[in-house]
This record gives sequence, structure tokens and C-alpha cells, in this order.
Amino acid sequence: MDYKTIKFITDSHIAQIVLNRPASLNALNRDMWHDMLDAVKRTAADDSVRAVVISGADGNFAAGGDIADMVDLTPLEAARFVFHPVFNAIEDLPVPVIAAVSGYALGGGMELALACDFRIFSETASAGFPEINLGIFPGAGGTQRLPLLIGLSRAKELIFTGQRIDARKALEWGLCDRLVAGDPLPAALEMAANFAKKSPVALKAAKRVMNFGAIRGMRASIPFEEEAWAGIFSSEDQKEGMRAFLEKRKPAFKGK
Ligand code: CO8
Repeated sequence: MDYKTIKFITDSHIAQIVLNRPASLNALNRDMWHDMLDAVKRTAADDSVRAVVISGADGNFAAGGDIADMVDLTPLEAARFVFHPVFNAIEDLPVPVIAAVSGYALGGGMELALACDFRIFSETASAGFPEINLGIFPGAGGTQRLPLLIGLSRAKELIFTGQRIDARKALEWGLCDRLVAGDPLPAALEMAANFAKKSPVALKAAKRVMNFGAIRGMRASIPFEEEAWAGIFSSEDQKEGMRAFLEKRKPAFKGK
């Protein structure tokens, strides 16, 4: 099946999802929400798939949620835009999921990578959560998954400052598992092919059991995150932060 915003390929027991909106650095928009959820559901229903690789077209993973799509959302609309159903479905896939990250992995893009089991970065990748500079904060599981992965204070530092970190620091901090020179896709496919040789029964059981323990606390907190994240769309700061980005100027936040 052809999708508008992603490429979806299944071959030799490996499903590949390629984010494909290169003109906006693969920013995640509403169409991508639907395309990804459909591809993930098909993957979950396909017993021949033994591993999944997610990457981005044209040298970037994803520069975040699509700001043009979000700027005028009301809190109710923001609650529907948020990508929990897609990212939770990725995390719940019974088989291993590997993010091959090159270029930018920012905001919702990095949150997508966090929902995967593994993250392989190119040496030139750049990661972070710049939402604070837009008058919002990560709203697609990032406030919960990031501390689980790198610890609470480093997670707060990334989210409170909005700074971008390079791939070496991402490796040092545990945000990525491996660095490769050049395109990380071949290394991710090789890892996936190795998983595909293992017993699918044992591997699926191991993932299910390990995720169950790790995510129970996080899942209980996501509705709270969603309420707070959607609520911020009633603030002037959110409108100002996003409009300033789209108008290519610095935001002037008023705390309202
Ligand atoms: N949304 C929409 N468009 C974007 C985005 C984005 N997140 N990122 C880049 N683009 C567009 C630019 O507007 C530009 O379009 P145009 O050519 O029409 O002007 C094009 O992509 C290329 O970008 P730049 O010209 O800015 O490229 P640079 O190389 O100069 O800069 C950057 C690259 C540094 C990545 C810069 O584009 C940038 O800062 N982008 C925004 C990053 C950001 O703030 N991301 C967080 C977004 S908010 C978020 O992710 C929260 C979502 C939580 C819920 C939803 C989950 C998915």
C-alpha cells in the first residue's frame, strides 16, 4: 500500500518505515499520524515480520512535530494531535524496533526514537527537545520515556534548556546505543537481520516481559502529560513561540 508521508517496505522478515516529508525535515504532521499508525498495525498483524527499522528520508530522522500544523490548535485539538497512539503502538510491537537516526532528531522526532527499542545514530546526528523554545514541552511520551532512558536530571536538563546535543554526547548520555560513520540504516538493518535469526517466540516473550516492567509507571503518567501538554495551547506563549518560528524571528514570551 502507498502512503502519502512514509515509505513502508517489508522484505526478508524486516519491516522498514521511512519518514518521508523531506521538505520539512520529516516533521510529523496529521497525515503522518494516520500513515504511521496504519503501517504499525499492519506490521503487528504480520507474523512474518521479525524486526522493524524506522528511519527518515534524505539525511534527517525528524525535526519534530509539524509546527505549522500545531500553531493554532486549541487544547482539545492538541490532545488529538498528540502522537501517543502511534508511539505506544510502536513500543508495543511484539518484535524489536530500531531507530536509524541521521541528521536531526528533535522534539517529537526524538520522542519517536525513544519509543523504539534501540537507537543507532550517525556521527553527525543532532538530538534534542527544543519544545521549550516554542512555549510548549515534549508531549508524546518524552517527559516519561526520556528519564527512564537517561535519568531524571539529564532529562530535565535537555527538556528545560531545549539545547541540541551532538551524537557523541548522545552516546555518552545513553540517548543512543551506537554511533556509526555515515548512514546508520545499514547498521540498523544488520541488527534487525540478526534479531530475525533468533526464535521469534522467545524474543517476543522477552520483549513483552521487559517492557511490562519498564513502562507500567510511565503509562500511568501519560494522561497527566497529555492534559498538561494540551492545556498549554491556551497560552499566548505557545502561539508566540510557534508563530515566531514560522516567521523566522526570536520569540518574545510574556508568561501568559
Ligand atoms: N515543523 C514544521 N516545519 C519544519 C520543522 C517543524 N518541526 N522543522 C523544520 N521545518 C521546515 C522549515 O520551516 C523549513 O521550511 P521552509 O523551507 O518552507 O522555510 C524547512 O523545514 C527546512 O528547515 P530550516 O530552513 O529551518 O533548516 P535549517 O537547516 O536552517 O534548520 C532546524 C534546521 C534547526 C532543525 C530548524 O528547522 C528547526 O529549528 N526546526 C524546528 C525544530 C523544533 O522546534 N522541533 C520541535 C517541534 S515541537 C514538537 O516536536 C512537539 C511535538 C509533540 C507532540 C507531537 C509529536 C509528534
